[in-house]
Amino acid sequence: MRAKDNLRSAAEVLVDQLRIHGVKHVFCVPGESYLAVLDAFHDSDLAITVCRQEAGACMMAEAIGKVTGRPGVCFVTRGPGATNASHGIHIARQDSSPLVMFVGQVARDMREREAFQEVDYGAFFGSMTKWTTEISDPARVPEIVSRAFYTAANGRPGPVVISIPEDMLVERIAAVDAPPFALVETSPGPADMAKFAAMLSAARAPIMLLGGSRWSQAAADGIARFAQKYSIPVCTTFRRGHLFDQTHPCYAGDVGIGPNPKLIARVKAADLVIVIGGRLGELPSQGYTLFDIPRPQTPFVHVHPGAEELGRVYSAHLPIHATPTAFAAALEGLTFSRAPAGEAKAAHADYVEWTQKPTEQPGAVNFGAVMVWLRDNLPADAILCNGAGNYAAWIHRFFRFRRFGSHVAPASGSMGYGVPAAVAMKRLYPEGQIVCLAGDGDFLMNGQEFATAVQYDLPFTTIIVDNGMYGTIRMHQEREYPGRISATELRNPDFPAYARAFGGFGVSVERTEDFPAAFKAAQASGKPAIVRLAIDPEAITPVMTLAKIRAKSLAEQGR
Ligand SMILES: Cc1ncc(C[n+]2csc(CCOP(=O)(O)OP(=O)(O)O)c2C)c(N)n1
Ligand SMILES: [Mg+2]
Repeated sequence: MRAKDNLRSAAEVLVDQLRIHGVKHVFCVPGESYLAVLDAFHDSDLAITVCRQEAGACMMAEAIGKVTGRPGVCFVTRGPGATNASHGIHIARQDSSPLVMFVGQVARDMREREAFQEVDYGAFFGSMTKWTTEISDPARVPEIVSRAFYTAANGRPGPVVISIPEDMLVERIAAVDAPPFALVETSPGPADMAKFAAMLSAARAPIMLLGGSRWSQAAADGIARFAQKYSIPVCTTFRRGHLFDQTHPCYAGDVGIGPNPKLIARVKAADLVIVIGGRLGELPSQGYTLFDIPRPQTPFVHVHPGAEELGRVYSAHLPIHATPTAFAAALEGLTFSRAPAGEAKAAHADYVEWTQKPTEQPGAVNFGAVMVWLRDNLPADAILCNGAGNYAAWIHRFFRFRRFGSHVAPASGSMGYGVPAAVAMKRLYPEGQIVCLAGDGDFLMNGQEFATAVQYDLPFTTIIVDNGMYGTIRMHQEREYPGRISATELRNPDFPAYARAFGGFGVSVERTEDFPAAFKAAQASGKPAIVRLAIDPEAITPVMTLAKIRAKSLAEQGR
């Protein structure tokens, strides 16, 4: 409770700073290490979501950062709380998402004795964060929280971890609040844009690859207008399909896992590659095989908001230090000595051909047909959330994202993300249509957050693609060690009964044609829902069966 001495506890000052920096949502698992903050929440208008495991809380905050571009915030306790949460910290790192995590810490006079649950967070989080610090002087709460928001959100965004000793939090102080932090748009200079225009004028087959963070709907629209004007094909990179309207006539496809071979050929044949926002990491670069390192064989423009990322892997012919949003704005009105003209029409035709119809699959439920149904029936602003597993291949291939922020999924390939992300999206957009997609393995990594969905009355539908195995790893096993199944089989619970036990709605689908009615029933229930799809384990990718992969590797191994 706030006292009348005109002083505030450090915890109250901290919560006031969050409000000043525009925070609306906080995700947490409570701990006795930060009771004073929990008490300050009591008097605040922050929307608090109490979670069942810190990884879920941290992923929820990361998802908020991903779609808003402003740091998501979570609070966890020391030791086991912080180590659980590290899963979400790693996602924020690899996905370049702004995140600020507060960790309750042992009292200052016990530091370095390995007191109860004490961890050295600087050492533990190491290179995963942009900054890890501890507030030992309560008077510095406004300064350090302000720096945390600037650091997490600007340049290449990422996670910041702040440990808050419990005795520091209860000290009463006369602190001056910080002003709200600013998002800093780094804009390209006129010389950069002139060089860019000259390179584009000289190109016959330019291509754009979009990725990373610091995007907005305005940026996506700006790139779309520019691409259309000059007929430039645009691809998105792994898990960034929502950066461009995939129904747009310039959309060329997804450069990720299992890409369209024609698209890869097109990227390789391009005479100007324009990478905007992304790092072109291992997955989109097809295992660093698309472009030579350090100097790409093709004229290469790299636009990135983090100065330290330019030249880190690729020594671009034109590195541009700019946010995608500022770069897209600078494209407006750009003039050329010779108007560029790309091959967008052919590229989009290849994309449509590759994704239009579901492939034939063994088993009575064709997940491709389910994705096509969702594509045809969900509104453009529906948000799809998922984690990692082979099932995601069907999402990337058959769904068509149209709006910025409509796909919330980890580029870091982390399992267990879909349910927490869907909880966060439904908290952020109570009227929004949110669909979570999960593998059977994937779902149970953070399936406990289904209870959070029930607790906060968050009606979203989770589609569980149940093939009774850690399918991705089984696929790799069949390729490398054919026929030798090891530690990849799963015996699953009755998922619809799981949903009902938590207070949600559950249904199982055994045939493709039953999916629409089941999905509609889940939506009509008004509850968090699970639609479980019975998938034939043989249907391991949209084009391969396990038997085919095994036979191929046995043949290659001469057995
Ligand atoms: C947190 C985490 N642990 C382990 C992995 C390694 N991994 C990648 S995919 C996968 C299996 C996914 O299984 P499931 O969710 O059932 O999807 P499926 O591949 O069967 O479609 C595993 C274990 C990972 N990516 N993330
Ligand atoms: Mg599975």
